[in-house]
Amino acid sequence: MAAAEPPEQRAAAAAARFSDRDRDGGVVPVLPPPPCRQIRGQGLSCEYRLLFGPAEADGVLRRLEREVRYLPDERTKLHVFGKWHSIPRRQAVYGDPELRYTYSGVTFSPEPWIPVLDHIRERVASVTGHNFNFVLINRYKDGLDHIGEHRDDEKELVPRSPIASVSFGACRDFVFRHCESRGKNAKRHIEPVTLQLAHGSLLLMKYPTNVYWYHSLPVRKRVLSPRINLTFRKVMAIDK
Ligand SMILES: O=C(O)CCC(=O)C(=O)O
Ligand SMILES: [Mn+2]
Repeated sequence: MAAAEPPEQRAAAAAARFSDRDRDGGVVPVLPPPPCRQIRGQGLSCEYRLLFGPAEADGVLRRLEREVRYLPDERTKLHVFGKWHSIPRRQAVYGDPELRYTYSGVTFSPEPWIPVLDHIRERVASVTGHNFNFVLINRYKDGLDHIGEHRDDEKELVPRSPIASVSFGACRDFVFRHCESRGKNAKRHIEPVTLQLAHGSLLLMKYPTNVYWYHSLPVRKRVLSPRINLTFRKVMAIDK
């Protein structure tokens, strides 16, 4: 029988399997991808995983709270049935400089990337294999802040590209509802799918999820602490 491998040798072999060289030739660990849960339904195709451990997620949340600059309330008001309404959350947009993005009828020019957002964006890319050029950030001060049912189907999005939704802070319910199963005159009965999006988590929404399923973050009165959500998107540069 072969002698058991000493633990240091085992650790070194494992590190070599998951390591790479940085720009100066030093060895940097490349982490094995964290385990992921598949969320599937009729036209629903998502992956959910923890992207940051609790201590790292705490640090990222603190940096987001210090460094993200939110748009003033007047810039994010929505025009519904002839009246302007403040949205029940704060919003910020960051991304590559040439991009423009229209969300709920309002066009945004992104702020340039900042290091904490690059850090999250790089982690998302290393785990998903996708590079994103734009992020919409929503800050919910407590469980009264929310977002209503909608699909992420803006015309500026690269067709069939996934959306990577990263959450920090309070764990909140996130509800998917099939487009044919909404309202009193629903054509079909398809059960909604509710997920709990935890601190440091990544929900990757893949095509065709946003064609068939609406999503929302409902009010949860018992939630007393803030949550920050970042949806990384691939936006097309539109020639003017
Ligand atoms: O906060 C969330 O989890 C969802 C945000 C969202 O749906 C959006 O920004 O389009
Ligand atoms: Mn959305």
